[in-house]
Amino acid sequence: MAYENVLLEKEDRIAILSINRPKALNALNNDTLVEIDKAVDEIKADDSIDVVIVTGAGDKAFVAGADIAFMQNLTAMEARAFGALGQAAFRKLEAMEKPSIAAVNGFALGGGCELAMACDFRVASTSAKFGQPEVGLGITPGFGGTQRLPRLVGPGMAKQMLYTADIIDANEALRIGLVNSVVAPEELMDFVKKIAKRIISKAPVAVRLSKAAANEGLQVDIDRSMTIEADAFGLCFATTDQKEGMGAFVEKRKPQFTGK
Ligand code: DAK
Repeated sequence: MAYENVLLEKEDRIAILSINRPKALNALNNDTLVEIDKAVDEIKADDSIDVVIVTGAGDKAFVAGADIAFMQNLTAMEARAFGALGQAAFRKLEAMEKPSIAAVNGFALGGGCELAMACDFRVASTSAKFGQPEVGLGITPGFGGTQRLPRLVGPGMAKQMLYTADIIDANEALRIGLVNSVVAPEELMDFVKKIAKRIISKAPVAVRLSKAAANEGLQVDIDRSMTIEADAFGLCFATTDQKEGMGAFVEKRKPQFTGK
């Protein structure tokens, strides 16, 4: 489908979803959230895609937040609907079977930090900045920030960021575990594509079951989570790729995975 506020490119089994409103630093208005939701549906349904990279168009911002001009005069019910729209789109991205990587190329504030956190992991350029500035605008985060940030960086650091609205740089984000790596801006996309290609070279069903087990396991107690893991492990033995992966190891050759 045609998009106006996002770009969806596909190459070598990788989808690159770029939020594309550079004049507003890729701020998220209603239409942009609807398009993110639709793009995730498209990626989910496309058998030619194994991994999605989420980034921001232009060289200044990943996403500078929810669109403040759009939100300014919302009624309480409109704001609630706007929050629910963003939550649903980000949850769809987080819960889909295919892995997602945020390539954070600049400001990732408010809804932008929340979008990055809905991805499986984050790589930042040295120019990236992270924060949840909402309390400085008289609101709380509304697209999952109060929930995903504590899970990612621990409650103490998350609460400091949520209460102060401080903006942190890429190295601090690395230190607290919000991002996995920091690279030069001109190297960011190649670096992230190389990670995506390493994921794609592995058995797709096993990768997807690993994601599902990690995600679901984080929501339940340790005993239930071990059952989830055991089920995923067992299911792999119904795949051709398990036979290929183990056969290739024993025969000392490279495996040829088919995703079956
Ligand atoms: N919304 C709308 N426009 C934005 C924007 C944003 N978040 N961020 C930047 N822009 C626009 C600016 O207005 C400016 O537009 P023009 O004036 O050129 O028309 C253009 O992008 C360039 O921005 P600046 O001129 O300000 O650029 P600077 O380099 O000077 O500053 C900045 C960059 C990122 C530090 C600054 O733009 C800034 O502070 N932006 C706002 C960052 C922010 O506060 N983000 C968090 C937004 S709040 C909820 C649902 C959702 C949310 C919460 C609740 N519920 C329904 C419960 C989410 C909330 C948020 O994300």
